Amino acid sequence: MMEERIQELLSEVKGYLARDKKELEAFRLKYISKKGEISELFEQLRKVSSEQKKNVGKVLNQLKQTAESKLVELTEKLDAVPVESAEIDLTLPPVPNEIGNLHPLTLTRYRIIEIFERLGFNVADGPEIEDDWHNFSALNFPENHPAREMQDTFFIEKKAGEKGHQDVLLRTHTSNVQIRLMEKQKPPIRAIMPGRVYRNEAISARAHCFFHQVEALYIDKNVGFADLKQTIYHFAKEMYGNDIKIRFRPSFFPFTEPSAEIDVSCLICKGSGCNVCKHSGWVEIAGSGMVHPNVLKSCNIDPEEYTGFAFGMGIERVTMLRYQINDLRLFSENDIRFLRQFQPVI
Ligand code: 2NL
Repeated sequence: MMEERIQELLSEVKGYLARDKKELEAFRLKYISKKGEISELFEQLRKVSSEQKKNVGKVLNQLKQTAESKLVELTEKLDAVPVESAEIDLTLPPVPNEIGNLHPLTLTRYRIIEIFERLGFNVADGPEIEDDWHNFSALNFPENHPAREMQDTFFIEKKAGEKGHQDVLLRTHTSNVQIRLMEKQKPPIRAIMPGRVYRNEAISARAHCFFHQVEALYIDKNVGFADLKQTIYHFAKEMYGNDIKIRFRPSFFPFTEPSAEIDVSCLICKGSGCNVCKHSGWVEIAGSGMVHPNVLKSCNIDPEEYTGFAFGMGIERVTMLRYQINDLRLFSENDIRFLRQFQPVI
């Protein structure tokens, strides 16, 4: 009789659900309180015969322990506040995702490409590891030109052959791409070549062992120096605004004749003199010239039929002027505080 009642209560206790404090209190009163069912059974245990007492007492104690731990469990369940309502405040505005931005050199490169594409220039690409022919010889560099020397060029492989220089090296300008283009395509050619180039130089605020260049090449019948001037003038106005002035200074490159260096009026001081323009009012942005007849000949283009202009500029230099950055090293240090500042300027 009594054992059956204990089993009954045991399954009641195990399956008990308390949805609120009231039901929890009801559980306590019914089973655990001094006037509850279990205390009642302990009263009755006294009347049980001594041979049964041991067994009945054992299951009754089990019932008592089960009921007590059930009370703890039910209390904890009711006290625990649901996670969602405690930690998420749905009235808060959302936290925006962190989005990156493009590197300042990339932003400038995109802008340069955009300007020249509108003038009908294609964008061409080529290898950074190059042979001597495409980096030097085809560009009319004499055999003993100082630029070929160790202090300027990173050589990968030195091959002293009978046919002259056959070295493998890291390109020192993007002109190798122009040579490759002229070798496989007949004029008219109108293309720009953006890319990374390498020089064996000590790293400082003004020089680095790698930097980025955009070179341009325009070859057709009757291309003259006036075309070069107009192209550069258009570029400068697009890049720096309509108030910009440009000037050409005579210069020398083995691959152009005549050659000129191109300056723009200083954007920082507007010509009145500052550190960026070294108080001259002018800043150099590019080298340029008419493609040397020997370069055309190297690529099997007849210099009597075709002429062309070419120029090259450093993307770092253009970017430094654009954003007023005074140290070249910032571009390659990957300091997130520096990089985060550049949102597109279109
Ligand atoms: C500079 C000077 C220049 C060129 C690059 C070129 C390419 C071919 C033929 C002739 Cl295939 N010229 N490129 C011409 C003049 C100057 O760059 O100071 N760059 C940063």
